[in-house]
Amino acid sequence: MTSENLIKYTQLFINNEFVDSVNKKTFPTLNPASGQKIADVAEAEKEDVNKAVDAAKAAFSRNSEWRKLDASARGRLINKLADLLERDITQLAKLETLDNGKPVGDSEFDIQCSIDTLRYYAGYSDKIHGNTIPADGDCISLTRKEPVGVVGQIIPWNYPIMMLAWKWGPALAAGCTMVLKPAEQTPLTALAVAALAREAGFPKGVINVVPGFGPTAGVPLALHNDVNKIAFTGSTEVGKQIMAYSGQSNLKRVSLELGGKSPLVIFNDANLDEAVEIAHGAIFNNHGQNCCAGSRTFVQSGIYDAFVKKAVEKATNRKVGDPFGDGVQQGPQIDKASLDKILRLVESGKREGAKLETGGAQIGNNGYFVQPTVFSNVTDDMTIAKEEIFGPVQCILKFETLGEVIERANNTQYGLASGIITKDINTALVFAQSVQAGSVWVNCYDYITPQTPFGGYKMSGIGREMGAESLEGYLETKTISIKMPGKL
Ligand code: TXE
Repeated sequence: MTSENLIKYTQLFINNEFVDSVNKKTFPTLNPASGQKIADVAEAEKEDVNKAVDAAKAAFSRNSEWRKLDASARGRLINKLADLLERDITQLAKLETLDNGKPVGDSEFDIQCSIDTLRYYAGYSDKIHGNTIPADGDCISLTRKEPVGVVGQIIPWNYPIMMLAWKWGPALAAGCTMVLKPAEQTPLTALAVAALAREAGFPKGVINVVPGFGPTAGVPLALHNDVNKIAFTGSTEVGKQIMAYSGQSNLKRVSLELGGKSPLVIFNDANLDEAVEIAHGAIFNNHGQNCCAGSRTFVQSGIYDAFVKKAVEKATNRKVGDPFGDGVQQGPQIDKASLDKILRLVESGKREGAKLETGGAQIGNNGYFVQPTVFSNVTDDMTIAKEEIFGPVQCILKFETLGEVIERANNTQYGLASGIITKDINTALVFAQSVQAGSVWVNCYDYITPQTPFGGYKMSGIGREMGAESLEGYLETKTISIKMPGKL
């Protein structure tokens, strides 16, 4: 399969048409497995973003085709898009792997999760409704749940199709229209899915996709006065700016899903092999490029040495290589900047006194591959225990008591996820109630489903995605009070 056959769309998607950018600019998207260019993609800047927002605004206007559509018909369109993703899953997975570098089986898994997410929200479309309220006085009051309007969506490169589905599912079910800016590293699958949305029959302007860079495409979208909400997933640093852009423009609603430094806590009574397996997946899945990665592995002192030994064995056996290769578990990191950041943080770990058990270096110099890396003897004050590495680097810390580990787990600016492995229900429940994190996984990790809300405490974000809670972020509540002749 050559990349020419996989890549059909490289232009901006505005008003159900693929178009060049206004000033004909393009940017290269690279294959992270080789560092070579895959394709040149149209680059959106302010004027293009304005065109896309105008299209989304027109699609949302009163009496538009989209606004007049029955809610159940919206649900059928979303389901149709899910059907088309299912039809094309093999090709889409290859395209995702080409642009992102994750193993092709992982890409298929992500797309299946995206299909499930779209179907979950499709079912919600005609079940979004308000209340009648026994208000004081001579009025009958009722509430209507209305779509917030034009939504700007800015997503990262680590789960390109999945992040798109997390944003599109609830926004479409709520009846919003949208402009999506995919990450500059991975623009290709968003354009392919946009073509499927057109094929599904979404009216023009409901869905628009504008590949481009943060400062030149993301900023004008986040500052736009006709955008009613921004849904952002990315770094905490940019998340803070998104809040500021809202304040500097029209106070658009903001939901943020940001970074993390999530603790996974393993007690002496855990089944050692199971614990090693869960902890390995928690950090190494998706090459560590996961906002909720279990990036601080706390292990109780009684099993610490045995755990480290087995964790090192597992990491050493991890199969790294061509993401299209058989049985490959880990492909390249996303780009040179990410590779450099990981290697810099590994150096800081060594310098600050952590014990490098295995890995720690780039593999070859073709593409951005990193050895699966394990550090033991990590302490809370080290940079690798505080900063998001976003790479395949397991940091193993030692603890003695439940009270101590709760305090240490919470001693971070982040609060996205957490995990605990123990056979003691009391220990699990005390931890689950005390940890400051949006998700707590007991005897498992990364258990994320369309039905369950996901999001962060503290500087890991604002709002929740997935589940019914995500919908709230795409809705306004309108109260209508109607004067009645008298009370019945
Ligand atoms: O993120 P950015 P980057 C973390 C992770 C990673 C680090 C940097 O630690 O190493 O962030 O990654 C757009 N206004 N996460 O640089 O810059 C950008 O074009 C508007 C965690 O990739 O936040 C892209 O579409 N938009 C995370 C998106 O924001 C802007 C996933 C994310 O890019 C912008 C990714 C601006 N000023 C990284 N600047 C997670 N939560 O999963 C950039 N963008």
